[in-house]
Amino acid sequence: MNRKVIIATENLGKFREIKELLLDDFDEFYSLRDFKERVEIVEDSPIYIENALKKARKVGNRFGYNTISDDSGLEVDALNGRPGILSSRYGKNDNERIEKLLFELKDVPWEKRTARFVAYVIFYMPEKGTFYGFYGDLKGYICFEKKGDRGFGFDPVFYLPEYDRYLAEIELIEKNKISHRGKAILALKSFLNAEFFK
Ligand code: ITT
Repeated sequence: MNRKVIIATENLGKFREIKELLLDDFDEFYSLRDFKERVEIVEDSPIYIENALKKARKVGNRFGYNTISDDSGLEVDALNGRPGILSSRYGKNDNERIEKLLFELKDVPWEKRTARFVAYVIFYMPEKGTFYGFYGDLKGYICFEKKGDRGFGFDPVFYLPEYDRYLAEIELIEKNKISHRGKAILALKSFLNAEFFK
């Protein structure tokens, strides 16, 4: 099997996390930032896995390598699941998205600040035209203020009660053991080792 893989993302936080989990499984990793040619992907489905499949198919077919994609989001109970699938479009950058979230939740008490990250991952093999899907989630609370400087996105306001830590206080390797993305990619890793890398 070709041991090159594209991680079909512009998001370097995602790229680092996925690559770290699959270091033993692939020899070369590319993100969309490694290609001069831009691939236009319109994430217009209200269904995460459909967007993930769209990203993986488009990129895999264009460049010809096996491709992994991730469509993920933060679902906040007090906001009826928002920002959810629209998480990356909730603001212009991580800071703006966090400030907007804290503002929307300013009157919500601690016990009602429950939330979950979800990740839907696709592994697409352009030579065969086949694809496989994986899922992971992570439950926690949205805090009242930011803490920590690791990770990306909403990590500085996401609190994990079992660890008494904010996600942005945890090292990448530790985050990968418990996170939504980590769970989905570990399921992909087991699948690859059982089916292809025997
Ligand atoms: P690509 O589509 O290029 O992969 P993106 O950031 O636009 O990058 P998504 O459409 O899947 O990706 O949006 C996911 C958003 O959800 C992301 O931008 C963060 O705001 C948030 N998010 C997902 N996983 C996260 C994590 O592990 N930590 C913090 N925020 C996360």
